Amino acid sequence: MQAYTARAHTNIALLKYWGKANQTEIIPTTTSISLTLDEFYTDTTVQFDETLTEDQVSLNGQALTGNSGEKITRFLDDVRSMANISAKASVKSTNHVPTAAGLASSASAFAALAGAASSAAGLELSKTELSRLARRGSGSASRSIYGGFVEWMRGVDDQTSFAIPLTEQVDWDIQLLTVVINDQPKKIDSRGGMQHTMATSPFYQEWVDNTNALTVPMENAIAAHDFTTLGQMAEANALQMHATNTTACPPFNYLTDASWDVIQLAAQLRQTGIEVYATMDAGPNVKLISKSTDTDQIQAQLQQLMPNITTVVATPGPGLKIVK
Ligand code: 2P0
Repeated sequence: MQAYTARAHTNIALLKYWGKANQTEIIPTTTSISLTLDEFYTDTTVQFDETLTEDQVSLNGQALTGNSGEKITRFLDDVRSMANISAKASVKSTNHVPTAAGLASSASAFAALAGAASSAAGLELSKTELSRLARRGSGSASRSIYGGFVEWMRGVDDQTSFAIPLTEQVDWDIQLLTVVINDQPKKIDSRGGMQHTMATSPFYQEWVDNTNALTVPMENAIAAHDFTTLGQMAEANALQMHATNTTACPPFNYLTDASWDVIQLAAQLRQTGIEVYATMDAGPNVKLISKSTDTDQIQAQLQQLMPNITTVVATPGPGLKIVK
């Protein structure tokens, strides 16, 4: 059978996904909205091969075993059953993420795998079907099927939970400037973190209701190119998501003192007329939603606060492509 290669870019949520209404099918509690990024992507090649006795998976040239390997085999089982084939597969994946950016993401990984594996299995899936398939690998991957601004409609089951494009070609000035914070706290993976928070934070349902109430306002802000409203809503939504973690029992926190220094710097910059808003995911790095025209000033202020800090600027990027 023929080998296929797919490229998918990672995405950062402006309205977050943080919890599952259904763990097995990965149906989220919130509708989330994201921006796909140009600079970070995964290339994945898949070939089904009757002579293999088990799936062979490598990431950046290293064999992938244990939990991550099993997740991919389960995903390939899903593809095999859809295509009605039994052959094992060779999967070779390369992450293109600037060293130390700390943005390696299951979103680009499972979106690229959905594209390459379904093509290699002879399936011709629509983008909606690809989004549903990618979702079953990792929730945020459902959004990386599309470029630009994307909405993952939470739905109620496998058929109804998938992403749609809002604006695939982003023709206005918006970027994410990632501030790489190295003092990593104890790692808690997002799957376990969101489950624990959902089960134990008394504020969890409040966060869900608030997030879902922001879907239409966020769609409107994107359609109107309203940077200020978009930034304000995204920052509040991220901070409220992190507040559910610090109010879980026992509590946990992805943010460090350095993360908070950057969040405060964003507030100070806004007071001087530079529009910057912060968003954070399952780690200490802060992504500054900003305009390219302000990059130099933001970098200068950051360097004053944290000499030698690493930053990576990412602009809106494209959706999933089969490259071979
Ligand atoms: C998001 N995150 O919306 C949120 C915000 C992290 C914080 O999606 O369990 O790796 O594989 O569905 O997609 C990270 O969670 O979790 C994530 P699973 P996933 O981007």
